[in-house]
Amino acid sequence: MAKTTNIFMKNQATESNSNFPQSLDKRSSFVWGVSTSAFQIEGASLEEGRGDSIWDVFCRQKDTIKDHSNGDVACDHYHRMQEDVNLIAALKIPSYRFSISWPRVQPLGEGTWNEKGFEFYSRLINSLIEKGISPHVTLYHWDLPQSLQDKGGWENRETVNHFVNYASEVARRFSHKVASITTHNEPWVVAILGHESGMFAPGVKSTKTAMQVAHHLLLSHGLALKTLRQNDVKIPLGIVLNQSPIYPATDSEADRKKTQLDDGLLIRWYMDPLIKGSYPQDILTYLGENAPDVLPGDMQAIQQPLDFLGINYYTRGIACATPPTESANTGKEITAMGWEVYPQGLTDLLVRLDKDYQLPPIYIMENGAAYDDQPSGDRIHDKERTQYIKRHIAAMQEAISLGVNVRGYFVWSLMDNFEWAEGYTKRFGIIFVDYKTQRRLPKDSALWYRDFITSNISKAQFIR
Ligand code: GCO
Repeated sequence: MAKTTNIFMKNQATESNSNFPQSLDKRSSFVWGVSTSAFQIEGASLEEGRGDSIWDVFCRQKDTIKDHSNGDVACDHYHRMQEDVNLIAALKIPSYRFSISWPRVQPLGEGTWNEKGFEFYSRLINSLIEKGISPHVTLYHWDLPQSLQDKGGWENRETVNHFVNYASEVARRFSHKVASITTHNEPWVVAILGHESGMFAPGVKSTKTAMQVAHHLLLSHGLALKTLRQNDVKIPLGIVLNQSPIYPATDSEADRKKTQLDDGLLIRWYMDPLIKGSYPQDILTYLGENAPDVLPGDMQAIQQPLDFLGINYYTRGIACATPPTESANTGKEITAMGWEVYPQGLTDLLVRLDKDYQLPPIYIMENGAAYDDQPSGDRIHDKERTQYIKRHIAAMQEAISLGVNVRGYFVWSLMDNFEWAEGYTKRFGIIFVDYKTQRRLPKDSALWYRDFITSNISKAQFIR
């Protein structure tokens, strides 16, 4: 920590961001933040009563994680929470989005609550507030209690009720203190990568299961919002979707059809029920027998008013009816994930969503990039990440100037962490983590973000 103090003093101020507050609704200012999730940073997987999550179990299976790692220690955030909050404060980042580990606060996903687990989040929230940082809570960032998976997981409709119960308990304890609650982070990932491709926990490979899971995730979101509001929860409630605009590889009819299909499976399958109360007909037809079982009342339950919609944006999608012979990324600017850097996609996505849907206020809840960072003395010159963030903020600004109601932006991620199936091989942080010593070192991108945030916005606050 002592070593990092100096670099916080250096002024790297760059361009001004004064266009943001003025272009937004007068009742609120623009939110600048940074994101993490529980499993990716906390560690302490066996401590103080935490139960196993599906990710703990998935990591123990053979060849699921590139570097054969797991979340047992991760960034040791559970023990270094105060240091991490101090870093957010030193970087002058006004909002912090984190997730609660369900199995830490309810080890079996039903029944007994784990007070020790709640105490940790209570300390975190209090520390953030003490430093003037707004806490934004996500309830589900992929770490289902394994005990619920043993009973069928998200494919089992009972899990919906357990989630609503968990959501109510978290809200009962924390909603008077936190700035917002998100039900789910990226239901597409949970459904498809977790249950169709099997690349993510719980490693199931079935389209039918995946689509049922997607439906239950959406249903649990809607029922949770309804219940929280009945319980008089007053803070903004919403959901976070991963979205990429899809472009056809060529102008051929086959590629254009594939674009429509990919768009339907990634974007409309989630946006339509949330905003319009129905699934897209072309996708239902495409799925046929793999379409989910939907009970009467489900669609109305899903279509709850959203106080905000979170969007996670990293890259665009290219739809190609026949797989290309050479790598689709040839000649493109890519990150260490192999994802194309395409800021224009963020503008296009936001403008399109605004055109097709009656949108609530939008928050970019994740945007960032992995690069192979190398410390050079006490600095990490991650120029490419800084450029990535700058260019995407500019792309978001363009969408705002075109009339889209975007009210916040969060960088993924506060610090390097467990990147799911990639283990610790990919670094997304604006703070470098030396996993051997757990020393944190803000990268140049963190310093740039600090200077950008402080250059013109005095009090960035959430919409309440
Ligand atoms: C995501 C996840 C993050 C990832 C990030 C980079 O929402 O996809 O929230 O957990 O680490 O997106 O892949």
